[in-house]
Amino acid sequence: PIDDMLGVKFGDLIVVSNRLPMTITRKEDGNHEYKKSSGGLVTALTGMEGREFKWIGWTGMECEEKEERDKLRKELLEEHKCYPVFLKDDDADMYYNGFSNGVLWPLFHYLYEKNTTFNTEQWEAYKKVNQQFCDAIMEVYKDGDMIWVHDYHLMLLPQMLRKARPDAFISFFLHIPFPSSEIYRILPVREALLEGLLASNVVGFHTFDFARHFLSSITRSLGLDTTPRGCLHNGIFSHVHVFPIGINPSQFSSGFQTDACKSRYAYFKDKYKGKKLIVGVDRLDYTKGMELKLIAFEKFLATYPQYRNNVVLIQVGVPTRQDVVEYQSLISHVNEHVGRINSTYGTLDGFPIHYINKSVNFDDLCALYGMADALIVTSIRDGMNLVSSEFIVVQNERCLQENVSVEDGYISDKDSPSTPSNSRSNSGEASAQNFNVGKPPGVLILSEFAGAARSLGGSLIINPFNIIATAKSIFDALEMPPKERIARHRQNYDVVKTNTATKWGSDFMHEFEVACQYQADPALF
Ligand code: GDG
Repeated sequence: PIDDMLGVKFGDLIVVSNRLPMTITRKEDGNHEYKKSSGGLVTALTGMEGREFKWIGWTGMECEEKEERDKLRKELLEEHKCYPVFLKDDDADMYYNGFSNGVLWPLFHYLYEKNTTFNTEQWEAYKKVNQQFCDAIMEVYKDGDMIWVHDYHLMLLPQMLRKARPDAFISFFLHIPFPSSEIYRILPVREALLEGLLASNVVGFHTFDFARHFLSSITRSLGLDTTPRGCLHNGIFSHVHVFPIGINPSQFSSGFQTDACKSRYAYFKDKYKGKKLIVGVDRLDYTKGMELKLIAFEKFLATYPQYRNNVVLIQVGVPTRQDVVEYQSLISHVNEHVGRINSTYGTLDGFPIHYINKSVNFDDLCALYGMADALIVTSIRDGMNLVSSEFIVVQNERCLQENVSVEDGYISDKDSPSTPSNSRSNSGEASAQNFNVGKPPGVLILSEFAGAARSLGGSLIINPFNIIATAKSIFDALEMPPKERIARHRQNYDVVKTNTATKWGSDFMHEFEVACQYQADPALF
């Protein structure tokens, strides 16, 4: 380890994010219920294997009574190794719904016209809450601890931590895009946020472009010199690096192997027999381009009538940030599109879109990934997009289970068309001519505006704003011959199985350790 080599003794790793990885609800009897949250950050951090850390984050609910706070603190620590930050509802509303999700989120996803809600009250709340996080961290911090701050909710925190402990080891990772400096400069408090981040020893992004935009924003907004490696400011060198995030593949391959998932998979298979399936799984967020997806699917049905009764788009739209106005109107827009398309192209035998505005459980999620002939991601901007990786892993596992070789660049389905299937999920009732037996891997249709498009080159890359081309890509995906499906799948799977959440975590920590050593003794470098 670097600390042995160079003499720095590191303490514990403290991970800080806006929310803890669970949703906590207060039950009528006064006890609390803890449910794992879904979302990209939680998937990635809980997917990091072999690294212990203390997790500090907001509980998501106000706790006025000291007794309740003490009880929660104890339960979270003992059962989840988590440390809560308690916020008042009003502060949380202005910091979270207001500044973080009403101002930063749309702007960083290039939707500056939605960025009209900036006001001083929200900004003050953002500063206040960042300071509360700082105070909470200082309660557990010991010399040598490494503090890793996550995401746009906490961009002032590195500077506050630096002020509290000038010698602290501090890093930051942004899970969403960092926009072009032309967009970033719109932000009224652009200087303050950059100053906030530049107190970190490492600042990490998913892609090279995001890192580049960050560096040029520093030059343009703060007038500081930068190099491709980072920026020296107030005596701290912030090392800027690219760490494309990943998932824990075994979580999803074993997810597809459970009895519960298998039985759901068998059920869906029967339910959608004879149909091609396109799957979409997104938080119902305007950045995910759900409206564009539906319009492109409508165009597909209009252009390729032969598919009208033979294809279903299963779209999961997980409710999210419902206290923010923009999200409420999105729900009704999506409902409207689904209603129009289903009433136009539906028949008494069925509808082309099966849409639910709820989250699905993990078994169903894996079963859906496994069922899909294609998964479609139409984000108009996305930091990375983990759904894409999850789909690839589950498809790989399904092919293994169904004896479809994805190793050799050609299909070697051991179930010949004349032989009844011997695959585990088909107990002999179907032959390879039937749908889903010996089915080659599904195709990933992926927006070029998702960070994942930089690495998942085996996908059909689309510009979701080009409706006609996206409709054509849906057609191409469904028509794609097995050999090409396998070649594309292999290319993507190689990336996903190598760039895991664990690798992301250890690459980040390696750079962080080097940067801390640099801070402790720059002369060594
Ligand atoms: C942010 C960035 C970046 C979704 N629906 C259900 C469900 N999920 C899980 C998925 C996946 C996660 O939520 C979504 O991750 P994404 O990466 O696709 O998107 P964001 O939540 O926007 O994440 C993103 C990420 O941070 C990491 O840095 O990639 O760009 O925006 O894991 O599986 N899980 C279950 N049911 C659902 O209905 N169980």
